Amino acid sequence: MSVSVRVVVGAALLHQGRLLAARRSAPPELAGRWELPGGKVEPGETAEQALVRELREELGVEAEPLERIPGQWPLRADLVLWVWTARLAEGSAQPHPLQDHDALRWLSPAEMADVDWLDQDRPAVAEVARRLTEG
Ligand code: 9L3
Ligand code: MG
Repeated sequence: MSVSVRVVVGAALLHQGRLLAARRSAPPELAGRWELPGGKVEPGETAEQALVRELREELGVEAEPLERIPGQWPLRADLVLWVWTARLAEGSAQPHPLQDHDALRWLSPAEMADVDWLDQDRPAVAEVARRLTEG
């Protein structure tokens, strides 16, 4: 069987020892859940380029991809989530409801479990929390 699986990049955006969590406002079945912001890699883009573009579009910030968190997490039959850590390079993240977010939180390692993460984001969030805690 050969189906084309598209990659969704999620950004573990880091700033001053905290991780950005974004609350989805859409689609209805995901609204209110928290995610690592990002979206689908477009044809002709690398995953890192998509990450930079998505964070610019969704949050109005400039980010620098750092490293991929090992693993990949199926979202649907045709979508898989890859996660990179990224550094906030410029700007102040703001949620844009038209870009599917209605709240943001910068979480310290102790606060990582305080939000209701999307199921598929949880392993990567746990790994980022471990890295932040262990330095
Ligand atoms: N998704 C899951 N976790 C994430 C991201 C960025 C996305 N960290 C899921 C939600 C949608 C699909 O992937 O079902 C496409 O994401 P988007 O393009 O709506 O952000
Ligand atoms: Mg998105």
